[in-house]
Order: sequence, then C-alpha cells, then structure tokens
Amino acid sequence: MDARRGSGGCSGTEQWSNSASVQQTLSGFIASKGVKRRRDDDGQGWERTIVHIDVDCFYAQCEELRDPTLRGKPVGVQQKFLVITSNYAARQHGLTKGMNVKEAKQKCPQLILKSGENLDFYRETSQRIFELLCSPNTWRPMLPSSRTPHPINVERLGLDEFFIDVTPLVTAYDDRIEQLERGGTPSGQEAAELPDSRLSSVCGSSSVSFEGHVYSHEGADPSIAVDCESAMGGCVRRLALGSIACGFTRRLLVDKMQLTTCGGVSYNKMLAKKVGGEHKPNQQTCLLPDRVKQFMQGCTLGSIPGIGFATCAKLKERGLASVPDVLSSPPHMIRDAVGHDMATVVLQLCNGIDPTPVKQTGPPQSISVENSYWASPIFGRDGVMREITRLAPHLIQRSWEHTARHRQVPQTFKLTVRFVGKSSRECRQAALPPNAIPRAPPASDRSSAVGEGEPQSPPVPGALIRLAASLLNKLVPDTSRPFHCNILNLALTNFHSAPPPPLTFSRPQPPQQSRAAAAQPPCPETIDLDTFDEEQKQPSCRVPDGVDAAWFMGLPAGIQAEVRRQHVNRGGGGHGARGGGRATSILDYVKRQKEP
Ligand code: TTP
Ligand code: MG
Repeated sequence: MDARRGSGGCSGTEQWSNSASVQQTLSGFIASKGVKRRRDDDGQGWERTIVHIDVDCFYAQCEELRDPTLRGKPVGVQQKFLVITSNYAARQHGLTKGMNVKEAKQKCPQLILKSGENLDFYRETSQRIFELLCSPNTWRPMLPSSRTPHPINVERLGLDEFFIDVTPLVTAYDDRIEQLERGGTPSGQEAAELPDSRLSSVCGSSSVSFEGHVYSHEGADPSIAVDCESAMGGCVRRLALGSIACGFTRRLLVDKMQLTTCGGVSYNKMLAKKVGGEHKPNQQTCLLPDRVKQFMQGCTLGSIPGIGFATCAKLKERGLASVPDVLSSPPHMIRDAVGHDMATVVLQLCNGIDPTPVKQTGPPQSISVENSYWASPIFGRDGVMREITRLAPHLIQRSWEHTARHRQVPQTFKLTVRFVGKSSRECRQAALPPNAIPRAPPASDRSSAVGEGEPQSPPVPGALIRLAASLLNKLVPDTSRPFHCNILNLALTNFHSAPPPPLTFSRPQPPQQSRAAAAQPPCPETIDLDTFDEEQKQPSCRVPDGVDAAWFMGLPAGIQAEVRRQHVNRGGGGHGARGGGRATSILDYVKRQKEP
C-alpha cells in the first residue's frame, strides 16, 4: 500500500470535486434551523474552530526532500544508536520511533539510514512550513470574495506540529452561508462566490459535508447528528467548515512543499491535537462535541497534552490511572494529589475542556546547539573546550539566520553542561562582548549551511571562546578536579533589535534594462557611513521632493544627510548628475523607491 494515499489523504493533484470519497455526509445536521445559532455551550468552549497539523514522519520526509530518490524506499533517521523516526515504508516492516538500530535492521534489512544529528535542514523546513501558514496569501483563496483577510493565528509546537485557529475563516463562511440561507437557496452566482462548491450544499439543505474522517461517525448517524446540531449551537457546522479548511491546508503543504501531514479538527487545541492522531498517515479526523466524552474516556492520562509526567505519577500513587478514574473520583482527591491549580487543569482536560488560545508564534527566545555524549562522555576542561570550538560555528550560523529573518541580535551567551553522575543540567551565562559573534557575510557567500555539502564554517572569534572558557571556570571552579560530561549546550538568548544593516546602493542602471529589472532594487555598492561627518549624521525633518517621507525617515541619519546634501546641490530636485559618481546614485536610488 502506498502510505501516502490512505483514506482521507491528500495529494498534490487531488481537487475539491474528486474528494467525495473522503467525505462524511451527515444528513439532517441542520434540519433544526431554529436552534442552530444558539451559542450556549455550557462552558465547553464550542465557539472556536481549531486545526492541528502534524507532519508525517517529519525528519524522514525531510530526508526524502533532500534526496527524492529515497521516496518509496524504507528510510530511517539515526541519532546515536537509535532510529528516532522512519518513513511509513519502513514502519510497514515493524519499525517504531526510538527503536535501536540493530533491531531496526533485523526487522528491515533493506533499511536506508540517514544521519539525523544535524538539525539545520529540519529547522529550515519547519520554518518554511510556518511561514507558509502565516502568510495572509495562504488564506485568501479560502475566504468568500466579499471578505478581507482576517489574521489567522498559527502556533508552532516543536518542529513539526502547528495549531491554526481558523475561527475567523469559519466565521466568514458561516456568516456568508447564513446570509445566503436568509435569501433561500443560493443562486448559481452566489454559490460561486463560496470558495468551495461543497459549501453550497450546506446552504438550505439538510446535510453537512465533512472532509476526512469524523470520529465515531463513520457511516453517519442522522439522528445523533440532528440532536447534536440542535444542542450545540452551530458547532457541528463550524467544524464541518473547519474540516474543509484543514483539507485545504494539507493540500497546500503537499503542493508547495511536497509534505504529507495528519490533521485534527475540533473546538479546542487539546482535542484537535489528540484526534488528529486517530488516522495516520496523511489523513485527517474531526471530533464533534457529542463524541468528546467517549473520546476522552479512551485516553490515557499521560497521552493528554497538558498533563505531564510528574502529575501522572502523583495521580497514579492515589490509584488514579485513567480518565474514567479521575472523573469518577471526588475533586478533593485530585486536589490532594496535585494541588488546587493543577487539579482544575486535570479535571478540565479530562472533560475535554481546554481554553488555552492559539498564540501566534513569534521569533524564538533563544537559539542553541547541543550534543550528547552518552557512549563516550567528554573528559575534562580541554575536552569541553574542544567540543565548544567544534559546535560554535553551528551556533554562529544559526545566529546569522536568526538575525537575517527577525532582525534581532543576541546579547547573552549561555553554556550548559550535564556532568556524569548528576541528574540535572547546570548552566552559566554572561553578556556577549562586542564582536563575539562575527558579522554575517553577504547572503551569496554563506549559501552553504554548516553541515550541508562542503561546509563553509563561520570563523569563531577568540572573544566567544574566552567567554565560554570563563563560564566553564565558573561551572568547575576547582581546576584540578577531573570531570566528565555527557551533554553540552551552547545558547544565545536575550535578543534585541538589530541596528539597521548598512545600506547599499547601486550605480544608475544601464538604459537598456528590461521593465522587470527596472522594478528591482539596483545591484548594491556599499556606502561607508564613516565618511560622513558628525554634523551630517544628525537627523532632520526635511524630506527631499519626490521621496517617500515615511521610507526616507527610516533611513540611517548619515544617508538622510547625504541625500539632502545632493538634493541641495542639484538645486532642490532635478535629475541631473551634478555631483557625479557615487553621491548622485544615492539620490537617484532614493527617488527610485517611489517610482512605480
Ligand atoms: P513526531 O511527530 O513524534 O514523529 P514523526 O513526525 O517522525 O512521525 P509521525 O508524526 O508520523 O508519527 O516527531 C517529529 C520529529 O521529531 C521526528 O521526525 C523526529 C524527531 N524526534 C526526535 O528527535 N526524538 C524523538 O524521540 C521523537 C519521537 C521524534
Ligand atoms: Mg510528526
């Protein structure tokens, strides 16, 4: 079986119209129109529509992206002596996540193993998915044509999971559908305005179409559907619309990134995440309110996101090992086990309630590189410093990427080690001295990431090494004490806004350039700001004629001063090249920012 085309799956070529086989049509859902708009949900939080996306065998799919000849073959990703994940071709042979290499090879002798020690490509792929999901352009085709795009919050969890709050999208559909319902069955013209022709079947009919699986409604059950819709204030229909949004998202990831995913749809994050794992790989599942109790009863406590290992252990000590155990116990017993606040969370989650919002993920708070040395721990100060020197280029590379993407620079360096024989990690941190992280070379010169192909390792400044050595001294003040450590982590934190990059300008373009080329910013020639005198660096409110004021005021003071000077030299605005050479091109460049 081709694992990529399971029931409810999506491929790059699948269209809305031919996915009928993966739909669940629950007849009678909206028969009772008089009550379907009621928003009374007994505190269950049915108002929202949340989609959870989990990339199938993420690292293995990344390896297939890197080397498409791997597709269809069994591929495992190895870290140390473990196969941390494998593609579904390999899982058919009985491989599981975290299996040791020896056993994996016994189960699947033809297994192709790729090293998963360097996470750079996985991180980059994750970031590309995230940026795709955050782009307003992504959601525009899904909105009814009369709507302007709403902000859709996307929260990243780890590298391959994403929560998407599609409520604004669903509300836009829902309002449009209601509007159409008030006017009766939509005419062909009105129906065409809805982005998916299937949505028109929602309007004025007695059924709701879902994409993918609907938990425990396989085969449809109209009577339950009617009860469910009448009691649940439109939630069923919103989730049906959410299932279509989920399918849209998953197809997009196949089309744009050649990645298959699993999707979960429900009215909160916990339920969406949990139900998404019901049908794997490359499928999606929706959980309706009427099946939440049944769904939760089947969950182990430890599998519920939000109930951690320590909480599970404390509950287990009191004989509470499952959701039914918790729900049938007096609340004071849960409070005694885990304290008041955690007991509230546990009871809510076991009842399928999760009010936590989908928080838009911002730039990372810290970046780090880490290695573990379980088989052969690092010995002594020299060993640690050798490893620091080996890892530091990776950290610098990631710092460059962070700065390029988020325009932020780190202020603090943190060194973390785990000593052999100790159960926890220890860390020390200090402010980064100037020049501890070298300035990134131009993008074209650093296209080869560390660890990929022939690496161009960033230089490691002595200032960074000296700082790491002083932090190591604080961690191990007794220089004569021998020690081993099995985890080493270097991190950069405390990001501040980066100063604007030095502006680059070009000489005037040759007249024969194409229109397309003319629209691009010209090819750079660096201006040395230090050649400007201090007086000229002072900002001024005067903006030369023909230059966009907001854009101009965002330029460094030295550039502003130089542009003004040229403007004055030209007598206040002509296009003649009076000063000649570089100075003339600055004004021309600035003016070109306004031209179409
Ligand atoms: P998962 O989403 O748990 O696993 P997966 O994406 O490989 O497989 P699927 O979702 O289809 O079940 O984890 C995402 C990635 O995280 C995974 O590809 C490899 C990495 N990972 C580890 O580094 N260590 C681990 O113990 C696990 C489980 C995953
Ligand atoms: Mg995954």
